[in-house]
Amino acid sequence: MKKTLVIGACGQIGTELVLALREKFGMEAVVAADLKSEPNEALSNGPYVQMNILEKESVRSYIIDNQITDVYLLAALLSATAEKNPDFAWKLNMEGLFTILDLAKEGHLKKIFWPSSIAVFGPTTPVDNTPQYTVMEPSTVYGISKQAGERWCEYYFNKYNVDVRSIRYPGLISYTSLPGGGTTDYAVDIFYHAKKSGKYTSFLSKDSALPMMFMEDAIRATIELMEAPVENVKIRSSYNLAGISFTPEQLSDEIKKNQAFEMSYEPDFRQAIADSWPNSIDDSAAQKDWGWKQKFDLSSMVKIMLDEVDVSMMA
Ligand code: NAD
Ligand code: AKB
Repeated sequence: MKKTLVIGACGQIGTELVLALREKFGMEAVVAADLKSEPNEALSNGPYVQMNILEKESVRSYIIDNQITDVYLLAALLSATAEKNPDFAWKLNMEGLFTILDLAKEGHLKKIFWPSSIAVFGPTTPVDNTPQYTVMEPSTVYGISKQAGERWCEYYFNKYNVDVRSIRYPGLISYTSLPGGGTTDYAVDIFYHAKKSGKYTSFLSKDSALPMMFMEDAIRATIELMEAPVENVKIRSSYNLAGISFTPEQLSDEIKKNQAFEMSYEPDFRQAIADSWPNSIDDSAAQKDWGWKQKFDLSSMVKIMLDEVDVSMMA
């Protein structure tokens, strides 16, 4: 019987992923796990366990004793936070992955999902319509950890037949829980400020184009990839997903179509990270291999975000 564990479940992706998996496979079949002692409210409708992915032996015991079959490993430090603590970012982003890959290698797990990022690309990568296979020289500790992780996932698949699947997510935009310290977070923060005060100061410059994606599309992509027949999953490093590419100025213009809004720009250290990432992504491999098709565009995403964000969640 399939029993799923989502590690890092209280974060931006995990909260919505757990809800979607519980809807599909049933409440009791999906356990949420996070460092936090209590789940956030959205996750309190099903099983929850406090877990530190860095405590290898207790993670191993939990997975073996509870006959977990599938793991989604989401716990990580994101790009901006990782730059402030590179040693710990490397430790957290890599050690947990080995713990889970080794459990699958030993036959304790059937399937793993591990997220990569557009951060695997770097300043020498072609920036427009970035191909699936291209130059990858990431310049952030986060990007280096994601690229190394991709290499290890592919290695464990080739060498030990571990069924590990991965997506290079673009910046994700959602309203259920707040983002956790990335370079693309401006594209979420902006909606809270637009709704609260009609003003926002972007920490990226007005012409910094980046690939982004509405969370509903990202969750659907994740579940579609995990449910795809094994023979359709031809890439075991990580799949490009295109999402929607726009600049802060284009996002601001789209918000202005819906309400009065003023945007200003004060780029900080995150600008250099954004400058090293692609403007847009080619996801033809995901389309071809497992039938990926995106649903949301900039205009539909902006309308939903302005309707749904709850300003009482602002820090
Ligand atoms: P997040 O920061 O919102 O959530 C991470 C969660 O992991 C948090 O709830 C945190 O408490 C938990 N966590 C941290 N350390 C832990 C530990 N030691 N043990 C257990 N749990 C721990 O992150 P997210 O945005 O949900 O991202 C999830 C994954 O997706 C990450 O690997 C990230 O790199 C990747 N990703 C995210 C985006 C995005 O835009 N959100 C884009 C590309 C890739
Ligand atoms: C970040 O900005 O760090 C993340 C990502 C694109 O991986 N949102």
